[in-house]
Amino acid sequence: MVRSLLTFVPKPPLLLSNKPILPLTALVCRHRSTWRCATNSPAPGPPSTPLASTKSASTPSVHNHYRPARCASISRQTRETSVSVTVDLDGTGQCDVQTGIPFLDHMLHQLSSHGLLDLHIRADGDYWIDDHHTNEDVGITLGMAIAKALGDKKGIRRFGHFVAPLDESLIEVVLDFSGRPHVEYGLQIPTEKVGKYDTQLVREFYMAVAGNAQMTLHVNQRAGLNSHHIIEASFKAFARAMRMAVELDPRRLDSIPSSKGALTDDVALQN
Ligand SMILES: [Mn+2]
Repeated sequence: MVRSLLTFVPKPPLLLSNKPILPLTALVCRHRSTWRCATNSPAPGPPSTPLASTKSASTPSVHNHYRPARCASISRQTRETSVSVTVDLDGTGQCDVQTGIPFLDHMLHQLSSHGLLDLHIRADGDYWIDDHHTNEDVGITLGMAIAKALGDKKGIRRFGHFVAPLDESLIEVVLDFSGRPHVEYGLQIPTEKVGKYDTQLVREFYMAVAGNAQMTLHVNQRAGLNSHHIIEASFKAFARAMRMAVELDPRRLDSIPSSKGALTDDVALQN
């Protein structure tokens, strides 16, 4: 079911409200001084100073190894929503998100802060129905941006896991940028709503991100009583697990971490 997300065909945009939807270029320009994505500038190459030349070529490091910035921007419009996402996987936790869903914004701040992802998100949607479409489409677009920023996934650690507490809640997240979208969702949230947020939308969000980032994702609840705590702990664990998985492994900077040599959809899904 998740894989069907990958066959999404964009529909023509519909004017959702009187609020103008700024093109993404306009949005990121406001952050030109701090957002590496906005300038499309590659990460600096290895320094040519004598200090660098004294380092043995047999000891690669993520610091002296040239690679382009791992940033991506995606804009996605349908008849239901309009979403723009810019993500920098090597960020510092800068977060500027306005989805129109306050609780989702709160969770995206957890993802950015604890995952050290820089996130810029703007969304508008058919909130007069409910938050379902916008919540899901933010997840879809974020997943697409993560996949684009990862590229062929060369050099990443690929797997990530974390167990995050929040008071009585204890949530485990294990993930793999396998190229094979799959979600096992084990949260048991005791209330239908947290504030105005429908707690069924948590699963929808994780399904959307994992499906489009081509990620295997397990979210397990070891303990928890309070709905807000359970959800927030899951996002903190998701953030730290993602940070672990996308970080570069200095022992294999030049190889794709797969015995079959590929972690993108075309090849990975065949096996
Ligand atoms: Mn909170």
